[in-house]
Amino acid sequence: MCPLDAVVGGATSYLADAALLGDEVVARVRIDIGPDGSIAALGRNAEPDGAVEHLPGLVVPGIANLHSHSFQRAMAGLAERAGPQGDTFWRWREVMYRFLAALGPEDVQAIAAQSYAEGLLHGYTSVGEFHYLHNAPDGSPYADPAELALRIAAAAEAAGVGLRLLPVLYRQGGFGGAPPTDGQRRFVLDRDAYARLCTDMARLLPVGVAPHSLRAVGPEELRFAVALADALAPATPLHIHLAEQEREVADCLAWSGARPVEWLLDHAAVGPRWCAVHATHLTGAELARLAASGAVAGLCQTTEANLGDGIFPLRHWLDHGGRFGIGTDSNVSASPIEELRWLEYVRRLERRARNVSETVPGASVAAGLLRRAAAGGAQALGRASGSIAVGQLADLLVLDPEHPALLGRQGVALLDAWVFSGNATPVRHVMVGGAWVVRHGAHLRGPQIAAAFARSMRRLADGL
Ligand code: NGQ
Ligand code: ZN
Repeated sequence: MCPLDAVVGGATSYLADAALLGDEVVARVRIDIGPDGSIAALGRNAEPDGAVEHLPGLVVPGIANLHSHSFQRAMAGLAERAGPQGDTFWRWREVMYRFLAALGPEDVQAIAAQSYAEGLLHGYTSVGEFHYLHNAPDGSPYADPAELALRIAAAAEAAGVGLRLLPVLYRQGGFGGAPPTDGQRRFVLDRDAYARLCTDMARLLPVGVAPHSLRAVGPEELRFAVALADALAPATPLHIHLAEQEREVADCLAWSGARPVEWLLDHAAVGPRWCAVHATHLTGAELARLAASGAVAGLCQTTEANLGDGIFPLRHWLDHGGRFGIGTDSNVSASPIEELRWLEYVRRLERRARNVSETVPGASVAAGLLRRAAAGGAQALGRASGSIAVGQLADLLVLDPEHPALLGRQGVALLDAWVFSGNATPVRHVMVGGAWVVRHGAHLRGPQIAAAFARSMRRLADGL
């Protein structure tokens, strides 16, 4: 039997030395997991029992990676040479378009599996794959138009990560219906093909609807996408890139007289099932309205830094009760800790102050960031996860308190040390939906996944 399947199908019980329940680190917690992979019962002050597996360490909720373009994992580092003066996001995007021209279906699968496995090792237990690579390099559909979506599904299955597939609607090259460029022809589907892809994939796995951006999807098509989401299921997640770059804001203003966030709020019933990815450039009024809608801000700090997007006003967002989750986006980092640490650090640098994302004296910044990111990510992916509670899926991480990063710390101080020290991960075991996928710091299918990735990377290097 494959080790990944070892605990699937039978109820299983564990005794954790400690577990994070809400914001509290509780000692000796018994966790009973039902056959559906969700937490069936929790017990405090549990006694050792021969029938339960002992989990030495601190059990914390796994974190959702709410925004990934997994193929970009394979181009990390390829756009880091100085360009002409004023090098920008838009030149990076040209490099990305050229890179993806060489990717075949096997590469898409191998790279995705590698990026998901790397994410699991660091604590991402689920992923929203914002999947826009639909067509063959010449822009024609594959014999099976769902070929690449199925490759993503196969990669998630092999890696054992919880997938929300977000097939992307991409129709135009810019605001006002500019035709797509050659670099964009792998992304473009007509409405019928897009609806078929979403409907077919939704029979196999959880799906969301993702109009790429207001640049790539016009008003009519946005309405169509929302109607399709409604037709798939009432709570179908809707994800969109929004207001990431200042040029995008200027182009949106020139096209419509409104800024992107403002335009979206005026033209769609934005609510809790929406994820506004980036939402970097916001006026105070836009921020207040977007936060009040209950939508999740999809913050991808390391990618936003890498691409020079700008700084999301996190402190104001939190003051307005805004929800957020985190995403690996271009996959320059596979670590939720790096995302959270830099979410906080960027605001410290900006404000010349410390402990910016918490305001309650004495509250743990790390615990707050982890709790919010896990809950916001779970909301954006529509996955019953993000906390350790009865009825939630058992997406769990076991942290090793003997790891040098955590030694000598106890209780919530373990979280402070995890987020704000070191770069070696203390994540020791990882469970997704009740099944172990990482044991003793190793992914159970790591060798096969790494071998396929290496084959693709070597082949792609020949073409660079
Ligand atoms: C993407 N990535 O879809 O991969 C985009 C670049 C675009 C980010 N925005 C392409 N980080 O926005 O047009
Ligand atoms: Zn993106």
